[in-house]
Amino acid sequence: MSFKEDEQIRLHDFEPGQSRFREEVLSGLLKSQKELPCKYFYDEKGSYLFERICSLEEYYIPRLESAIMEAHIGEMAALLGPNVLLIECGSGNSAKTRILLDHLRELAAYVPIDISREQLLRTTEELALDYYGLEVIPVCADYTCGFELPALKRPREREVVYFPGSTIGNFDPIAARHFLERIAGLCVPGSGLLIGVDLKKDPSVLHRAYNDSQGITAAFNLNLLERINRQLGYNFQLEWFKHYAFYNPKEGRVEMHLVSLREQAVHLDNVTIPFARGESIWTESSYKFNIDEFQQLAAAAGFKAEHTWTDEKQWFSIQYLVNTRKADV
Ligand code: AVJ
Repeated sequence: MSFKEDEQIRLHDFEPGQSRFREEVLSGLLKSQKELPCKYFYDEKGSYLFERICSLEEYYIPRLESAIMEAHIGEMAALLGPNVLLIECGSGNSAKTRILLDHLRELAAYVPIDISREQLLRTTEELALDYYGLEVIPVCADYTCGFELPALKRPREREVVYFPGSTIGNFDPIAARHFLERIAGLCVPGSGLLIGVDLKKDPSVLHRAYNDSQGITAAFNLNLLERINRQLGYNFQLEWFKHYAFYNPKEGRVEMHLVSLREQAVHLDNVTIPFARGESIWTESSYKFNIDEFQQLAAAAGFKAEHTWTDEKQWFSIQYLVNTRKADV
């Protein structure tokens, strides 16, 4: 991984390169249950499709999360306190973050971290125009791996990591704990984590959210194969793979797969990847939690639950947790 710092926009660039993408795709496709990492959904087209998912009636997450933020922002700002360094993992277009940027007092700086460089740069430019005087330091990185926090102009009292959208649900439980431990290690004790966590609910609601009637989620899922064809030179035939998503109650997660509709083979250079009819590539898990389940997971990583906000139906939660561990980086 190389580090390049662009003087003008101060982009801190740890973007995973093409060779890493190639390795992760190939090793996933060689497993007996084929899988692909969901972080690669978000190329230019994937980010656009995800934004369209976020405006769907069936995909309740962004709507409920924004409503919870708006209803409780005063209380949140008071809990987070002044002179915060706000760090966001997977910032995307930073839409929800604006509520925080509008209300936090004497913000020390904002560090958006995202794997999608184009969107990160575009968003940084927009924020610089809209929030004059705010130091915004974009970091292009796969936040599931390592990255360093950039140096800041202004002193800060504490760090707050903002991790909205229930993206934590994309990690399996062990990886989620490791991720939370890494976050705890990044921050001084007393620092916080403001995190959006999707809750367990009627599975038919979940089913609709990941099987929308306009087929946007299906297009989002299939775009991963399109991207792999385009960037890595594979020859997936998109019409012979079908989006398949379902809630697995035993594991407490929505699983997204791409199912092969016939026996076929996909080629890359001298590698042949055979598919049986009905065989799937597992492309994403979205774990759903009960509030106490999530708090136990966070406690194992050193976080103490301070406050939980939910919507009326208790479909979604935003939780503020405080780091009780000593910093080790
Ligand atoms: C942004 C990762 C939280 O898992 O619900 C939306 C992505 N996948 N529809 C999720 C997604 C299918 C989303 N996250």
